[in-house]
Amino acid sequence: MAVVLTVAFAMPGLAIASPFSNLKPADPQPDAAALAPGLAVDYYGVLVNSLRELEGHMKYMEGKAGPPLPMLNYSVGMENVLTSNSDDMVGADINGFIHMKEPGRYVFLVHSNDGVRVTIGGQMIFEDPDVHADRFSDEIIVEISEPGWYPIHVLYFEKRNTSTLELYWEAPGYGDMDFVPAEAFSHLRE
Ligand SMILES: [Ca+2]
Repeated sequence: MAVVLTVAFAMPGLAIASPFSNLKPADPQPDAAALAPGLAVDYYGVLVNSLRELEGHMKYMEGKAGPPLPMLNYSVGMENVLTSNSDDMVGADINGFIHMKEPGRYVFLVHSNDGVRVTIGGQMIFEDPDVHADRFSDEIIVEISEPGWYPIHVLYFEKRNTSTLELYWEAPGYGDMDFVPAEAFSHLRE
């Protein structure tokens, strides 16, 4: 305990983010022929204040499949939310795979308005579950030893006014922090 305190006092103000290192790749890896570009999305027309409320509705509502999301790079002001036909009151259940082509350290940033939860390889790496204005996550550090396709699940909702859903990374083989590119997303063909 004394050692821990010493370290904490020695680095005042330094936020120590512990990396997520238990992400599980898809097993088996999806066959390339079974994959389509982008992430699949099901929409729910609901007025909610939290992901928890959205999940409550999802227990008895059918989602409506929308056009796949090529990337998560939506900062659209008052326009329609993601690929839905609505500019407000949208819940989105987003599923597919993200390709991490090299082992190593990935740094993610999530930008959201309103609530969002990001789960990769079965591990929740970020949640900001309530109504909020555009807000960035802290840096989210992921370490993997096994390259390949990892399942990704993003649960998201937009209540009203402006909406944003963006996912950035700084990844081995990709250079500086930027949107996770379209080539790194896929979903199973229907
Ligand atoms: Ca909003």
